[in-house]
Amino acid sequence: MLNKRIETAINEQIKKEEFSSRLYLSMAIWCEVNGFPGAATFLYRQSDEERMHQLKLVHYVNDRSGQAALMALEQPQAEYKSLQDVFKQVMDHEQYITASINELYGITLEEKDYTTGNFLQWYINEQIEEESTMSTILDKISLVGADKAGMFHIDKELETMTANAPAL
Ligand code: OFO
Repeated sequence: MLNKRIETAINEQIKKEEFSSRLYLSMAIWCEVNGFPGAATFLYRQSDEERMHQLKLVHYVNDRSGQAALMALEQPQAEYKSLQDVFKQVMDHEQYITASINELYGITLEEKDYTTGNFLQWYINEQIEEESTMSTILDKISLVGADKAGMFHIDKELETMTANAPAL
């Protein structure tokens, strides 16, 4: 049985994962209509992945005799300055999510809920991976700068990366 403090904290995280999914969907839409089909494919998948993160938490709360709760979400940003702007914001958002997962983990330690702490290890590892992927992409984008051919190449690479990614 989950204690109330943990249940509330996980429900907050459910909201953040759901928002992540919507944010990446919004970014995917922008990329698709602004000539970056590869980045769009990558971000559509990223959006699905966040939805999977959300569901995993929902099932965890319900399986531990709690009740997952959905909350109102803010509208995600729709317009971006450039592909670099998109990925800078992805990176900032992932860092924010990492901090949030760490905080949640800290609460499980305070409450001596080692089962939930153990469950959260998966998210801790996932954040390491996501931050590293996003920082690699961001480095490449920064490297090509305004070069159109370079940007085209990166977009193609994002398409290939997504095609080779494991099924969700
Ligand atoms: Fe849910 O991992 Fe990204 O945000």
